[in-house]
Amino acid sequence: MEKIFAEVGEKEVTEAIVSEFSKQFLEYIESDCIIVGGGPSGLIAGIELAKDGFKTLVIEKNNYLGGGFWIGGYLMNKTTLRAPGQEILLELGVPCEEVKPGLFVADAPHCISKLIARACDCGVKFLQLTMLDDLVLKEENRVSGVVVNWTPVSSMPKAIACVDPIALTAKVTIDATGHDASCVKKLEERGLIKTKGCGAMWISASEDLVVEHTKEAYPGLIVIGMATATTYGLPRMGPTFSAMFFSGKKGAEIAKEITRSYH
Ligand code: 48H
Repeated sequence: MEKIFAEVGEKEVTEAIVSEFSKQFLEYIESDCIIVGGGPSGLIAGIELAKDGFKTLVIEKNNYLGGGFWIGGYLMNKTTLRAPGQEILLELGVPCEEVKPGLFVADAPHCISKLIARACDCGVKFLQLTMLDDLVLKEENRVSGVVVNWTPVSSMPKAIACVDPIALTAKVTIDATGHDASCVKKLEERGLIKTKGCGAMWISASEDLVVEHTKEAYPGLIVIGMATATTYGLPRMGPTFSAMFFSGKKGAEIAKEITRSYH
C-alpha cells in the first residue's frame, strides 16, 4: 500500500508533545502578565498585551476557551453588542448587523472563534484545564503570580488526590474569571478586600460602570469584565458584551503601565 502520511510513530508523537509542552511551560513560569480566565474580557486583554510584545499567559479552568461568549442569552447563540462594540467585531473580521440604532447582532461562535484565533496569532499562550488555587502574595502584600492545579484534581476525593499546586509568577495578574471573581475572592478570604457581589440587571448603567471600575483592585491584581461587577457591586448587563471588550482593553493598558514600572 502506498502511504500518504509521514513515517512517524507512537514514541515520536509522545516525545513531541512532552518536550514542546515542557519547553513552553518552563518559559512561562515567569510571565509579564498572567490572565486568569479565558472568556471575552480575558482574551481581549491577552490580545492587547501580546501584540505589544508582553509575555502573556492565560489560565483557564475548562478545556474550552471563550467563557460565556459561545452563547447569547437563554441558550440562543446570537450575541449582541451596543455601539461602539461593533468596531471591535469589525477589527476581528466578524460580520454583524445593526438591528436597532446602536444595537448590533452577530453569531456568537463566530465572535469567539475569531477572538481565540487572534489571541493565538498575537502570541498569547494558554494553560487549559488549569485552575486558580491561590495567589502568590509577597513584597509587602503585592500579588506576584498565581498558584494553580489541574482542574480534575478538584473533583477527585481528597484521599486519592493529595496533589499540591504549583506557582507561576508574573509582574501583573488579571482577574478575568467572570462572575466568580476567583482571584479577588482569594484576597477576600484573607480579609484583604471586600467584594460586594454583582447587582441586578440594568443594561444602560451597567456597561459604563464596568469599564469605569476596571482597575488595579489590589497591588499587582487588575480586575476586568464581570469580575469587576462582582467586586464592586455593579449592575449586570445580561447577554450583551461590549463592556467585556472595553474593560479587557482598559485592563491591558493598566497592565502595560504596571509591567513597565515593575522592578
Ligand atoms: C481558572 C477560571 C476560574 C478559575 C473562572 O465568564 P466569562 O465569560 O467572563 P468575562 O468577564 O470575560 O465575560 C462575562 C460574560 O461572559 C458574561 O457572563 C456576561 C456579560 N454576563 C452578564 C450577566 O448579566 O450575567 O469567562 C470567565 C472564564 C471562564 O472561561 C471560566 O471557566 C474561567 O474564567 N474561570 N479559570 N481558574 N478559578 N474561574
